[in-house]
Amino acid sequence: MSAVRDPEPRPYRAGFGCFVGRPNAGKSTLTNAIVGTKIAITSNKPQTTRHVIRAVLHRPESQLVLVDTPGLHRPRTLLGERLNDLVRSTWTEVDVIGLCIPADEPVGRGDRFITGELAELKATVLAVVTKTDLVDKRRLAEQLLAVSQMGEFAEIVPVSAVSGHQVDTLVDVMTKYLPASPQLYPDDMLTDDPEQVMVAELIREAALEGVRDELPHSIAVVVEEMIPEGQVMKIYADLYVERPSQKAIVLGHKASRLKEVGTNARRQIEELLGSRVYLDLHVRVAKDWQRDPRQLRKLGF
Ligand SMILES: Nc1nc2c(ncn2[C@@H]2O[C@H](COP(=O)(O)OP(=O)(O)OP(=O)(O)O)[C@@H](O)[C@H]2O)c(=O)[nH]1
Ligand SMILES: [Mg+2]
Repeated sequence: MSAVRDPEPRPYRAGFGCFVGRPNAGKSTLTNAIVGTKIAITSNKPQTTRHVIRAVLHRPESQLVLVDTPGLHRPRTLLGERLNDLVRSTWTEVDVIGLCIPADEPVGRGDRFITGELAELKATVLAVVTKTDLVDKRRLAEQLLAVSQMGEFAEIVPVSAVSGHQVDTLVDVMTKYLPASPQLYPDDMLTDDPEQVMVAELIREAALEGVRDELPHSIAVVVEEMIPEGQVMKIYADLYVERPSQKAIVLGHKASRLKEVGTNARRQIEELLGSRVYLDLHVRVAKDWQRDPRQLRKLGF
């Protein structure tokens, strides 16, 4: 057997890709599935992601930097406007964009609107039909057709972040549209998110579990201090809500809910940091912070 030599070795490719789409489309779950590590928090509540997260996928011949952004939506608060601005500014900085449309929900006005906006950009635009594990073959075929009729996409890729179906294919497709470029991030770097931000996010994810209505949107978390003490990391964090009535809900009867949130978050943080954690969690009211520019700045937006 003789080895076949590649006459022209393929160039190393590196660049940025991002997922966009309405809230809850599965963007963050897909980002985590692609890099194989939990970098972005996820939940079944819309508008979970609130900042731009970069996750780096290293391969021998390429580096794909995935930028996970908040879901694009009709803003009702100053926070909402800020989040949409973040999304749109990301679009101008990436090489390839995956518009995520869930397989189990009809294509809607919002998807069409985003498709129109994406057409103006220089980036290659793909359609990604997410959550394929939730539908049967016939429904999936119908959805692929509906998506293809919505606009011009370089490719349409169905994928399931939960079953892993087609995740590698999606990476191959995205990589194809990256420019030839030297490596952008060091080999061992998975994200450029500061640890403190990731810890705050894990606390917020735990706090989102089981709350309803407007409360998920009203929750913000700030990690004030992380102090290593021997084998233990001591973490002091504040959980903000917008009204005293919400504080009561988050605390629960005799602070039982907060305790549960703390325990769940601590487990996740210990996994992230690889050390034992002591978590000191306080609930505070920052009145209507989503609409108040000064409070927003304080909370990091
Ligand atoms: N069955 C199934 N559920 C999924 C899949 N991907 C995401 N989900 C679920 O869909 C919900 C939303 O997922 P996220 O990844 O948080 O969605 P997102 O698009 O990042 O949402 P925002 O940050 O709010 O814009 C979560 O409950 C996920 O578990 C999938 O491939 N299959
Ligand atoms: Mg998200």
